[in-house]
Amino acid sequence: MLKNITKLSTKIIAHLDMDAFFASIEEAHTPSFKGKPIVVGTEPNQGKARGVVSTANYKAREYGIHSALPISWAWRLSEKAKNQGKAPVIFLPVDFNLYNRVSQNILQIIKTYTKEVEQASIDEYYFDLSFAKTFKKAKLICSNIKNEILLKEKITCSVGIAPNKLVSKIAAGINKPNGMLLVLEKDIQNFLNPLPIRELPGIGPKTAEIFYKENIKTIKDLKGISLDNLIKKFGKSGSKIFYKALGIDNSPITEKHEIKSIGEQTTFSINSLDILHICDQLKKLSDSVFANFLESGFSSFKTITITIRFYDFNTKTSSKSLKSGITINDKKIFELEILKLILPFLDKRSNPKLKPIRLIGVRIEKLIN
Ligand code: TTP
Ligand code: MG
Repeated sequence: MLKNITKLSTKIIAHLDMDAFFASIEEAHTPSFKGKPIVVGTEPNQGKARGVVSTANYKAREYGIHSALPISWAWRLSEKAKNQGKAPVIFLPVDFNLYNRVSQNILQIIKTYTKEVEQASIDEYYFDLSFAKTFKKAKLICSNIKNEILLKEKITCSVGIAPNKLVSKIAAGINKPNGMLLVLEKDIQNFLNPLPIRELPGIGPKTAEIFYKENIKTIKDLKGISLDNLIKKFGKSGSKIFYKALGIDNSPITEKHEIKSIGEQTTFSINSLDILHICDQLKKLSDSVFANFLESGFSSFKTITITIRFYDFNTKTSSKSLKSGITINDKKIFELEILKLILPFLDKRSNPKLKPIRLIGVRIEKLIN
């Protein structure tokens, strides 16, 4: 059975992931930023703000700054670097519309090389190069794509080329930034074996912790666990982990979902359960998400999800799916639905201890053309 599955992979799949995407775009658009440490995210307000870093360019990563780090920490790391005589970080707000435009330009560039392209996130694309017949030719096509993106958008990316999506994605992350890595079918096991288990998509920090307790650290270690045992421990996802560890993945390139979701979140400057304050923040978020939806070119969406993070970082989400969908003319319905989702968290229905809230987020999913 396993042998058969392995033999099915005769495809050549590439995965392209832009390097430090938001920050690279800012660097490309303002020549004076070139070579300087850049962080895109919440405005740090002299280190007093409570949001997070969206991304840091590789220069700023040398200071220890990375995505999702509290912006106040990033500020402190920048101050520390400044005191050591290094360049201070340039902090910039998120310009989602600009990044979305560049993301679409890159999609168009890739589409001139191959018809089968899947946009997996704002800066990640899978594409099928099986028509090239050999990995050598596929590599040349990827070099041309990299060069064209650099020429037109002045930013770099990293590419992984492999017989399936899973291995191509892992390969793209290995030689970042500006990397390219090819993994042939015969080399998949040797490539995967020494990698830390966190490299496998789907193994997040919580799952990894469970494995670390059993001294399972690398993908090779993971392969020592039987399918039955993994299913016993993790149910359906245990079976997924088993096949991923072997580098087996037959998932197709799906062209449809160019954008999976549009969302935004905000961290309050003070934890709050004040209904007026929260509704005011919610209105700003819903305005912004709806504006991005209008700009995206989609005609409707079906699902709305809100995120609530309490002062103790406990995080809850709540969703509503509308069969008929919300169209570009339904902003009022959108606002009403969000309000209905959040209200239970402002009283004891979904917040029995009346914990103050530190962050709220709004996301729309199932976008339809
Ligand atoms: P990533 O591809 O994860 O990161 P990156 O492109 O900045 O850097 P890398 O070179 O490691 O690929 O994410 C793409 C963009 O998505 C990133 O530029 C900013 C945004 N993003 C967030 O807003 N928050 C996050 O926590 C992450 C991980 C990304
Ligand atoms: Mg990236």
